[in-house]
Amino acid sequence: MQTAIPCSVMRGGTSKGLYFLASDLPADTQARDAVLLAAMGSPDTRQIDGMGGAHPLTSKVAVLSPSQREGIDVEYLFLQVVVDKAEVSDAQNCGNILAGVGPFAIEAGLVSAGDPVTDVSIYMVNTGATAVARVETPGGRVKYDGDARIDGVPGTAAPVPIDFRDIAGSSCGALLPTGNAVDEFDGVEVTCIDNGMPVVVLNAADFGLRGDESPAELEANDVLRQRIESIRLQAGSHMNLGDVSAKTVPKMSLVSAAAAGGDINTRTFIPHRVHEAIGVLGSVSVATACVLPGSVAQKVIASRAGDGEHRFEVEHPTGFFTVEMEVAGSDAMDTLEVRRAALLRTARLLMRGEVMVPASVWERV
Ligand code: NQM
Repeated sequence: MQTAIPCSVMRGGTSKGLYFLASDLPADTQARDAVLLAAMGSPDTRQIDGMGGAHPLTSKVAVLSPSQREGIDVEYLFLQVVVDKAEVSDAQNCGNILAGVGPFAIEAGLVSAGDPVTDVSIYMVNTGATAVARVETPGGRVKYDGDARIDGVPGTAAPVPIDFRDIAGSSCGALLPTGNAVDEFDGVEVTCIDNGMPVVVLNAADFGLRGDESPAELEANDVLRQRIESIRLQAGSHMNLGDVSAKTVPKMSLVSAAAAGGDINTRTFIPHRVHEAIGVLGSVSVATACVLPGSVAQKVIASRAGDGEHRFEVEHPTGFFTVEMEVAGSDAMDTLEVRRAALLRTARLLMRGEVMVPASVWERV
């Protein structure tokens, strides 16, 4: 016997996941997590008995509910279902899966569509920050096709521009959670920063890397992985994240000089696999490090941007990620403020229906 749970599968940016209404899942966290593990087929490196795609970027869940908050349409809880462990984590946010939240909220009837666009204001439960996503809805229906192209996704689709508010210190309590622009762990200089996502910025050259290695090459380098993890565990506790050994944050971004006409080049451990691109909020944190006086990122960028509106082109293994930011107080570390961060994603509804979980899992709920 199996239990059927209403669910949609969506691509959000360069990630893919299951989208649920909170009212369709158990209210109890442990019971909910058991259902999500079964739905994804975790723990199993291939996730063969579930919907997961055997990679952290395709083992993600969005849980949506209506919001009672002033000026907010919908609440979005992001859950990372760990591929090879029986773990579900709410310790991070996900800006890619966020791109599918507006369309799903409209499709699910949580938000009524305007014409020709609908602005969906989203409270991000994981971090308490808000985002506004603009969804194309000509004639009151979500439009998925269009001309927008994002690197890491083949073809084009309708644009979903997203504006972020109040994301500094989202998980760590401060933009610079250690109070410094640079810290040293295991003799390596790093910048610990949280502008939407806790990220440790490292200079690829300090690890004997060029910076343009492929994710597979980096993942195959055991010595590198151990060095990065050792720094991550130390940085995590200094970033007010506690013991991060079983957490998916902080992310570890190796930076180097731009190689393809962008502003900075990145390779990001998320934290044990290497991202095929870069996370949305992860790239906002890296771009912010680029305007932080004295940061590790500033040492590799060609020219330092000051106050005002900027477009940062963050290079990653499959192209560029463009972040628009309005910066103030960039002369000093303690006055730096990112007033606005905006970026472009696309999303697509891939399937809607019911995900089946063994009745034995649901009966334990
Ligand atoms: O940083 C992957 C992704 C992400 C997170 C990760 C993300 C973000 O690309 O906002 O989008 O860093 O685990 O989906």
